[in-house]
Amino acid sequence: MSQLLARFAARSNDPRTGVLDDTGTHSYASIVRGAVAVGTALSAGGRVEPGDRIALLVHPGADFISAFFGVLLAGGCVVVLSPLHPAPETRYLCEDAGVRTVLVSAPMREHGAALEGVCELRDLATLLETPAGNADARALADAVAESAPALQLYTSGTTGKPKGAVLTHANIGVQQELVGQAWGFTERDVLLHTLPLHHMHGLAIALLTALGAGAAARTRSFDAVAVWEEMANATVFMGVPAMYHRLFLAFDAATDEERARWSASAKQLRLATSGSAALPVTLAERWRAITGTIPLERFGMTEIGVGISNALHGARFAGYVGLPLPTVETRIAGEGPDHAEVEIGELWIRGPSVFAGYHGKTEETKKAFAPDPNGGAPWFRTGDTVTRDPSLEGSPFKILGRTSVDILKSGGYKLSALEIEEVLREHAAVAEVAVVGVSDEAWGERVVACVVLRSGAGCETAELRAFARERLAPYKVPKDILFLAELPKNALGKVVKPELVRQLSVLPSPTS
Ligand code: MLC
Ligand code: AMP
Repeated sequence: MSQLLARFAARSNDPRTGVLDDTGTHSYASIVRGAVAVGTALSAGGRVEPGDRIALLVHPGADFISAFFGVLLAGGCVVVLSPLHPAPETRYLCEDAGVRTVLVSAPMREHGAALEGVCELRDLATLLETPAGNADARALADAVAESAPALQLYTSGTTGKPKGAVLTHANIGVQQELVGQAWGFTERDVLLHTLPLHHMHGLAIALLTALGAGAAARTRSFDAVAVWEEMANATVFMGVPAMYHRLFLAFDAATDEERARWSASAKQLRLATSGSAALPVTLAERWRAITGTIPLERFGMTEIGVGISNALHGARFAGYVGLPLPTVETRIAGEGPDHAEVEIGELWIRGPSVFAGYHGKTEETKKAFAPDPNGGAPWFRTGDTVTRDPSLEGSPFKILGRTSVDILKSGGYKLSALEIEEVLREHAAVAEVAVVGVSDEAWGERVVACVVLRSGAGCETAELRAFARERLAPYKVPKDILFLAELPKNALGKVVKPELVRQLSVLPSPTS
C-alpha cells in the first residue's frame, strides 16, 4: 500500500492547519475531505484506470493539494501544468503524457483554453463539492500499490523536448521520509513555500516533505519583500539561489527598521535551505552575515529528489552539498570503459528514491542508467561532474558542473539548449543558432542565443524573443540574442560551444 497516501489519509480527522494560502487557513481534515471528493468524482463510473495520467492546472494552495491527492486516491498519476507554459508547450506535455483529463481551477481557466479539444477539462471547484458518501481516504489509499506511478515531472534533457520522469508512490514516499528526517521536520513546522509546483523542488522536496511530517505550509508566489515579511511566521524557508539573490537586493534597498525586523525573522527560522543550482559562496556568506549561519545546501534532481545534503546540525560548508542521505548510494565514475571510481567524475546514484524511467522513452531511459561494474543494481547517471574534499569533515561532495554543455540552469530551472535552438531555427530568418549559458549573478546562468541570419534576411532581437515567447516558457526565452557572421566550429562542422561561451563571457553582463 502507498505510504505516501497512508500518511496523508492518516490526517483525515486532523483539525490542525495544513495549509495557509491566499484564501485563508485550511485544516488537514478539510484538505483530505477535498481529496476524497476529487478522488470519488474522478473514479465515478470506473473512469480512471490505474496509472492514468491526469493533469492539474491548479493555483498553489489547499485546492492544489486536494486535487493532487484526489488523483492519487483515484489510482491516477499526476502531471502538473503551469500557466507559465504557452499553449504549444502545454499541449506537448499533455500529448506526450497521454493526458485525457485536466483538472482546472478558476484562476487558470483562461490558460486551460489551450487544451480545449485536446483533453477533457474538469472544473476543480465542482469536483471538490462532490458528495463522497461513505468513501474514506484510508480505504482508497489501501487500494494503491507502492509500485504504481504517482507523479510524472517534466525535465529538460540533451535531446530537445522535455521528458516525463515517472516517480512511483514508493519513490516519493521514501523521499518524504529521507528529507523529512534529515531536516528534522515535525508537526510544529511552518514552511514558507514560494517555489513553483511543476518541478521537483517545489512539489516534492518542499511541499510533500512538509505535509508528510504533518507540518503547515504557507503557500504564496515569490516576492522578496513579502518573503522577508512572512518569515516571522515560519520555521523553514526553501529557495533556489536566484531567490536568495533577490532577497539580498531587497534587503539592501530596505530601511534600517525593516532590516532589523527582517534579520530577526530570518534568525528565528530553524532552517533555510538552498538547492536546484549551485549557491554561490557570496550568497551563502550574505545569509550568514544576516542570520549567523549559511543556508543548508543540498543536491537534488527530478529523477531522485534530494540525494546529497549538508547536515541539519553540525558542520555545513559553503560551496559543498554535504553527504548522501541514508539509502542513497553514490559512485564517482570515470570515463573509461570500466567506469572505475575516480576523484573527479560523473556522479552516479542508486537507491529506492530513484525514479522508474522516462515515460514512453525506452532508449533514453536505458541511456540514463549504467550497469554496475561489480554486477550490482544499475546506477542512475546524473550528468553532474563532482568530487569530494577529504580535507573537510566527512569528505563532503562538491558539484563542479554539468557533463553536457547543452544543459543550462537559469534561476533553478533546468533548460535544454537544444530545445531552445529548435524553436529559434523555425524562424524564417534564422540560418544557424547556438544557445549557451553564460555565468550570471542573478540567474546563475543566463541564456544567450547566437544567431547567424540567412543571407539577405533581417531580424531584430525583440522579434526573435517574441517568436520564442509564443512557443516557450518565459524563463527559457534567451535574455540576449547576438547576431554573428559565423559560429565557431570544429573540423567536423560542429559548433564549439565552450569557445562560444569563452568569447561571450568577456562581454559585459546586462542586469535584467
Ligand atoms: C523568471 N524569469 C526568468 C526566470 N524566472 N528568466 C530566466 N530564468 C528564470 N529562472 C524571467 C521572467 O519570465 C521575466 O521575463 C523576467 O525574468 C523577470 O521575471 P520575474 O517576474 O521577476 O521572475 P519571477 O516570476 O519572480 O521568477 C523568479 C524566480 C523563478 C527565481 C522566483 O525563476 C523561480 O521560481 N525559480 C525556481 C525554479 C525551480 O523551482 N526549480 C526547481 C527545479 S527541480 P521577461 O522577459 O518577461 O522580463 C530541481 C531539483 C532540485 O532542480 O535539486 O531542487
Ligand atoms: P532538475 O532536472 O531541474 O531536477 O535539475 C537537477 C540538476 O540541478 C542537477 O543535475 C544539478 O545539475 C542541479 N543542482 C541541484 N542542486 C544543486 C546544487 N546544490 N548545486 C549545484 N547544482 C545543483
